[in-house]
Amino acid sequence: MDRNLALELVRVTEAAALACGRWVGKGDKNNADGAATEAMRRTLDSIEINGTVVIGEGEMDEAPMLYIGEKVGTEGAPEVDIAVDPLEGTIICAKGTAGAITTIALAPRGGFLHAPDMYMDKIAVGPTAYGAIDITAPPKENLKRVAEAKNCYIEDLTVVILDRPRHEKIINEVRQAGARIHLVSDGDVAPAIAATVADSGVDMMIGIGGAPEGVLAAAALKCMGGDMQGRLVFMSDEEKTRAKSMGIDDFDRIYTAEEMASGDIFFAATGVTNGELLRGVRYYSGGAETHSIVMRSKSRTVRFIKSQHQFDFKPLY
Ligand code: VTB
Ligand code: MG
Ligand code: MG
Repeated sequence: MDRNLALELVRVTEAAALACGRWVGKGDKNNADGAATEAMRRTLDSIEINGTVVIGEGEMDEAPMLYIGEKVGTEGAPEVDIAVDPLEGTIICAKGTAGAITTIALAPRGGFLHAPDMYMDKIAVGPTAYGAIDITAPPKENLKRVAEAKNCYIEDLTVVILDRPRHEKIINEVRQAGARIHLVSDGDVAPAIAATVADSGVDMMIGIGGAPEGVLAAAALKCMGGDMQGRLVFMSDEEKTRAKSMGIDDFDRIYTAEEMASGDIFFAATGVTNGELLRGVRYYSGGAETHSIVMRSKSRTVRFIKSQHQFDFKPLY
């Protein structure tokens, strides 16, 4: 793969954002998700890849589009695996609050961890704190090491955590250690990426969120030289059986970003609502503006792309 496919992938996340952007604040997360998924599915077929969805919207019997195992793109093109979350933060979009994105990542065949739809414990930081994190250590220890690596005080660090009862203990520990916290109602992919962006105001993302979202964040962090660890959290024996069927034998394994997304990775995300990482879709007379991040691990090039879309020339929107 010699071309930077990420530059084509961004058309896919832009189309998804323009589609679900119409559903912002409408209180209808399913239609918002459906609009993003349909737009992503449609535009994927215009890309010169022979893709298989490995992280998607669910199994074939439960997801009409972008289900796990679905083939997308064009036959005869380079074979790749695809991870998608067409609308990461469906409730955020439905409410019009901060941080919804559309996102896709691409790896050479076999490059992504086939993470089942279950929970994953995660910790993510940017390149300046690479090597400083240990998911088995308490938050305080991680904060101490990250502050050392960043040559600042723990008090200077901002940690993003999903606002959930399950995080009560780590929230208390982070508070006691002295760091600032940004609790978010949903969406842990964008904050993990934001932790790798120097001026985002986010230094770390910790806590338990979705495993598929963990793989997408890992793909992005790999492109940016960030550091991440993830460990699957099993809530039932059924989840263990399902993980086994997807090739996961070691239930306690700690995965690095590299182990969740290996090889030459391409990643793209577009903002749906405003967030720390990306601006949301803005509509104006005759068109709309989107804000995206596009990257590739091989070259480590990170591009922020602002695009103006003129609807008279793009009749689908
Ligand atoms: C997680 C998180 C996502 O949904 O999957 C969460 O990774 C669902 O967790 O970013 P809960 O069961 O606690 O609601 C998101 O926040 C949005 O997709
Ligand atoms: Mg989704
Ligand atoms: Mg999601």
